[in-house]
Amino acid sequence: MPSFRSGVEAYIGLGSNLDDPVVHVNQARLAIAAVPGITEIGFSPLYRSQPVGPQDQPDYINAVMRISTELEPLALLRQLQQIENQHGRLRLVRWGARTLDLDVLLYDQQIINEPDLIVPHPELAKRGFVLYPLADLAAAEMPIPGLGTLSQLLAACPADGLRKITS
Ligand code: PH2
Ligand code: MG
Ligand code: MG
Repeated sequence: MPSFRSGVEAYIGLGSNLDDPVVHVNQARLAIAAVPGITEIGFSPLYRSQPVGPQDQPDYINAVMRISTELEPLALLRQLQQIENQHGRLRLVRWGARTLDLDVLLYDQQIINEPDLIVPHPELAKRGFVLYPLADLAAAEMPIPGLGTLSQLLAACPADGLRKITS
């Protein structure tokens, strides 16, 4: 019997570079999957990446999670912010070090321009630490609304300093 799945697909970017980043990312994955109205569909390998932005901060651990969700975009964002806060996230420096960063990368092929939420994530096309884990989960031909296909974005984005962590 085919399984029934309601809701839309979305992709969440996870990042951490303080305390024990691998633990933060793995715990965040569990916390996201535990939110009512969210079902995990896939989780990329973890990647170690050099910091984009200020260089006087540790390397990041990054990953991407594919979910099905019944939550509207802003409700999803609020849930992710709650999880960030539970991980001691402080918003101090733009692009500075953080215990946990959870970004809505894509939401059901929608283009969203709200004061609190821009989707696709505005930096997505420039960031190897987002595009490469995304490619572990999604078809190369997946359209990124307004930007082209995933494979087109990958071709224009070097994987500089990005290393898959074997576990
Ligand atoms: N997040 C930032 C700033 N710079 N660099 C890497 N490598 N990975 C990140 O997740 C990251 C970053 C702010 O969101
Ligand atoms: Mg971010
Ligand atoms: Mg963020």
